[in-house]
Formats: sequence, C-alpha cells, structure tokens
Amino acid sequence: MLIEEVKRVGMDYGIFERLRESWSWWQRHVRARAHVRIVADDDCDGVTSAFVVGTVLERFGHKVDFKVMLVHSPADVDVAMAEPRDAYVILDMGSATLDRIDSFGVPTLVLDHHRVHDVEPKHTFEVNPRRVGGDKAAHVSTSVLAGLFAATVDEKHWDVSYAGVAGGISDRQHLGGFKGLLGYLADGAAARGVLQRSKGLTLVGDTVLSAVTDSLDPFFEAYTGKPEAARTMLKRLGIPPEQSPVDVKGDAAARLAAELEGALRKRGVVVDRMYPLDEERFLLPHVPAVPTVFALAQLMEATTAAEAHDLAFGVLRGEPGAIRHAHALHDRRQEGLLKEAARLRDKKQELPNLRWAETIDEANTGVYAHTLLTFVYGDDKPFLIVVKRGSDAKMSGRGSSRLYLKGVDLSIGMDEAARHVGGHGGGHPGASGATVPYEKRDAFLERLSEVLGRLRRGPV
Ligand SMILES: [Mn+2]
Repeated sequence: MLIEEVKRVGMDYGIFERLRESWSWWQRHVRARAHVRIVADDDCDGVTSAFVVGTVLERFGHKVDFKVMLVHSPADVDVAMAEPRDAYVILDMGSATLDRIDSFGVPTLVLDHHRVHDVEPKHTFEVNPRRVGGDKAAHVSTSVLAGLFAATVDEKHWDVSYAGVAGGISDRQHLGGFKGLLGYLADGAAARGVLQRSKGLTLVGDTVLSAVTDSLDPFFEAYTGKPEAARTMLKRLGIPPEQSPVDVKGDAAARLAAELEGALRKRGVVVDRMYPLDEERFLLPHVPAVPTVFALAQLMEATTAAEAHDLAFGVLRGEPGAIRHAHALHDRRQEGLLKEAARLRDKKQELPNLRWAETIDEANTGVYAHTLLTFVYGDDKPFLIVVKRGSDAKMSGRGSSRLYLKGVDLSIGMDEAARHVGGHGGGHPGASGATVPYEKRDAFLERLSEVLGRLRRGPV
C-alpha cells in the first residue's frame, strides 16, 4: 500500500506530515547525546511503542531509559517526569494530560491515539491521529505511529516495524482487515522482508489442536478447552492435530475456518467483526521461535499482563530465553483464563436486562465479560463481571454496538445505578465499569437492569 492510497481513503489523518514535523522539531530542541526518558503505557501497545522509539533514539545517539506506567492524571505526570531528563517521550497516553506535561518546560514528544484536548503546548509535540480523524480514527495504534516515526527518521529503521504491527494487532486495530496506517506499516514491512506474507490459519499455537482448544478470542463453545472434541473434528476434516498451525494453508485452512466460523455464526456471533480464521498471518522470518506477528502479539499480551516488561522487551529483541519464558507465562495464563471462563459460564446469573457472574480474578474481568458476551451467551443483554475488592464490588461490563443502536448505553446505566447506591461508574457505551459498596451489589445490579430496560428502544 502506498501513502497515496492511505490518503485517498482519508485514513492518514495527516500523520505522515505530522511525524516529519515531529522529527525536525526533535532535532531542533534535543541535543545530540541527550539523556531521554521514555514513559509508556503498561499494555502491549505501549511497550511495543517504547521498544520501537527507544531503538531509534538509541541508534541516533541518545541515552535512553524506560518507565512503564499509566499516565492518566496530572499526579501521574509528576511521577513519570520526577527524575530530570533532557527530554521525554510519552507513548500511548499523554494527550489527556498535555498541559501538565508541558508545564515541566522540557522537550517532550507525545505519541497517542486517545482522546485529544484543546491545549496549545510550548515545549511538547503531540502526534495524535484524532486531531484530524476525531473519534472515527481507525486502524492506528500508538505502536503504528511509532513504527511510522521510525521509518520517518530513517529508512533503515523499518527493521523494527514488526513490533509496531504486533502492537496494532494487540490493540485490535486489524479487525476488519489490515487497512489504513496499520495496513501501510504491515505492507511496508512485507515489502522490505521484515514480515513475510503467508495466508492460512490465523490461530496461534504449538499445534493446530492446541491453537483451537486454547482459543479464547474467539471462544469456540464446542472445542475451547475440549481436546477430544477438537481432535475428532480435525480428523474429520483431514487435518493432522499435531501439525503446526502455520502449516495449515490452502484447502485445509479454508475447511477448518468454514467449520469454526460456521459454528460461531450459528451462535449468533457477528463473524464479520473478527479477523478471519483463514487470512494473512505475516510470518516473522527474523525472530527465532516466534512464527508470526500474531504469535508475537500473543506473547506480548502475556508478558505485559504479568507486568514482566523487561521480558517483553527481550521477546521483541528476539532473545530465545525471553521467548521461552514468555511462552511459559502465556501457557499458564491461558490455562487460568480458560478454567475461570468455563467456571463463570456455569455460574452465570440473569436479570431481565443483563447477565452477570462473580470472579476473584481482578486482572482479567474485561476478558471474561467480552468472551461470555460475544461467544457464549450472545449480545442481547450486556454481561457484567463482578469482583470483590475490600468492602467494594468492582463491576466490569461489556455491551455491543447492536445494543447501543437500540439505546443501551452501558456507561449511562453504570453511572446512574452506581450513584443510586453511593458508588461511581462510567466509561464507554460498550465497555464500562463501576465501583459500589459490596453490600449494595444486588441493589446495584437490579437498578442497572431497570435503567438498561428504560434505555432500550424495542426488542434487541
Ligand atoms: Mn493503544
């Protein structure tokens, strides 16, 4: 894909020009050999971004150190920028706290793709596709911006673009296809041999059997966590269960994808919103033991979920020990997630306008809510995961665009029901949370069901 093509469909958001400006601004304001602090969000998008930008700045001659933390409030900025540096880079966040960042008077580059605010900073250069694209900006994560920044600084930095693509996948920017800026980055990486095109089964695993039975997103009701059923199905389709999923291509991949996607469709899953199961995988020819960029994204998710950020950097550098360790982390995490998802499925409770279940796994409430809503119970009602923390109940809810179109805005419901019982809540229409006194849990849920029923226009 050429820059002109991305521009023609209006999905460049002025980013190519903005990144060129950002690099000349940086060279004007930051001296050679400067000591630079990179502060990155603690998820896969943030850490891959830090790896890419850090690599570029180190090659340029800067001394670089990293701090992985959330910067969502002015107080967070004060922590992130407490140790003096010649310059800072803030990744996958910063647009919400631009004025506080700027108040330090130190040259700071912000790459972010979250909501922008009306600020005119003096010492800070912000690159954010939402400045042009607003809330419609799509197919771009901060790691994509980082990859494009690297390519802007020098053609030779395309060698780290694979990390930008992995971050984009983890941020779900590839759903609906590799388009826009992510598509441009992936195509550019493929054109330079950093990635290698290969169409086939997109599920990740050591074997095609484990790729199917370990899959949570999508969650296959008939096969996830059910090796015997999956083995029988693979045999029926003539696919050796122990084969590597990377080798499942052509007719075999098409048969398996049709089987699995057909089963999802029967359950009412909107398959068009997923990445197809038989599609481009983008092989990683230069990273040993990590076959595809999807496998890399999975390892990055496992390491960042465990807050093992050094390990995540090691994986991105292709270190065999780090990759082995990350694999073990992934397997352990996946086992726990599958077990708990199955338990929550069986413990599900239902009110007229919502379903809910209670877990003790506070770190993955969003994963469970998404899985149970999208792949198990269907999106005719939002799904809430409840977790007890001290004397509070923390709620994490997921809705869908279908519900939202019917007026069911979960953030409004969460806010109103939480305030009703002396808590607080909010977020997005399809993904929102609340914290309420634990003893008021049931009153909150009943009120939420009422509010959601009131919001809904007609049957879903
Ligand atoms: Mn992000």
